[in-house]
Amino acid sequence: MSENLKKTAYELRDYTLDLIYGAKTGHMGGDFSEAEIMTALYFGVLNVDPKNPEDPGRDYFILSKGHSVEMYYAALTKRGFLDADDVMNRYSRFGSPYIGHPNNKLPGIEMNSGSLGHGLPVSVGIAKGLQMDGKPNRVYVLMGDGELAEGSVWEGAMAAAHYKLDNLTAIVDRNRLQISGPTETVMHHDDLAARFTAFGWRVIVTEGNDIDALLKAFAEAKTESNGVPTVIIAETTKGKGVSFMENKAGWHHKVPTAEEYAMAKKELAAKIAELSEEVTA
Ligand SMILES: Cc1ncc(C[n+]2csc(CCOP(=O)(O)OP(=O)(O)O)c2C)c(N)n1
Ligand SMILES: [Mg+2]
Repeated sequence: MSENLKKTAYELRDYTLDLIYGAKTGHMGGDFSEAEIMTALYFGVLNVDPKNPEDPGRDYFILSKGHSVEMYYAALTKRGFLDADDVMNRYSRFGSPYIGHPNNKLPGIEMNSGSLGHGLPVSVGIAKGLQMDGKPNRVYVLMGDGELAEGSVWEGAMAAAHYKLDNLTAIVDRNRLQISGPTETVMHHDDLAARFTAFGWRVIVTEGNDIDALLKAFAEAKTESNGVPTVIIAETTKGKGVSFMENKAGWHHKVPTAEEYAMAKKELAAKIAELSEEVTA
């Protein structure tokens, strides 16, 4: 793909920052950590068509960590599912369909999410249905690492292996922080790869803020696994892309002040300019 996806990820961050600053609500940290994952999915992996969002041949994507919906809106607008200005003007305003968690009445959004722990079980159901119908569509679900403390995730993991759902790829945004602090102290997952392996999954561990590494991981996830579902553990940085937001639990759900907004805009603009030069060089 000729488009500079590294730059796209930063443009999506810039749009997301404006969304959150404009509406004075949102989840900056988790949005920014998933920017490259969402970019890789929407511009390099998913077989989806904004002109025909309900195409029966489409791949399914579910954002199980539904609180980071602002980056989802950014990807869906850039990919042509939603109107960028309309989302910008109405996100989280009274009566708007662009609510603070995914709304499946919007084109391109398959499932209402936000209550953590449900995306994988629903994805298992979709993948099982496609398998029963002998369909080639693939199912992708993005979860947070804090989200993995939900028991329903592991029921889903068990069922995916039991039903041999090799059409299912789960991605974990492994930023090591959740709402109130490090996953290490809230509910640790230090043996995460071994846990998924024990549940009967193929595990791919990759850099999660690196587009090339992600595209390679997604390509590998598509290779034949003889009935074994695949999880990509994407090692990310929460708040990635704005220096003072990186690795700070407080930025999970914080709105920047005018000064912080200006600093963040400046940092993102510098990065976008740097990546633009990389393309033309
Ligand atoms: C069932 C449920 N319990 C609690 C919450 C409140 N909550 C919202 S986000 C969040 C932390 C999620 O952390 P993580 O999954 O690591 O997401 P990320 O770091 O990518 O933002 C929590 C506990 C919720 N949305 N759903
Ligand atoms: Mg997390």
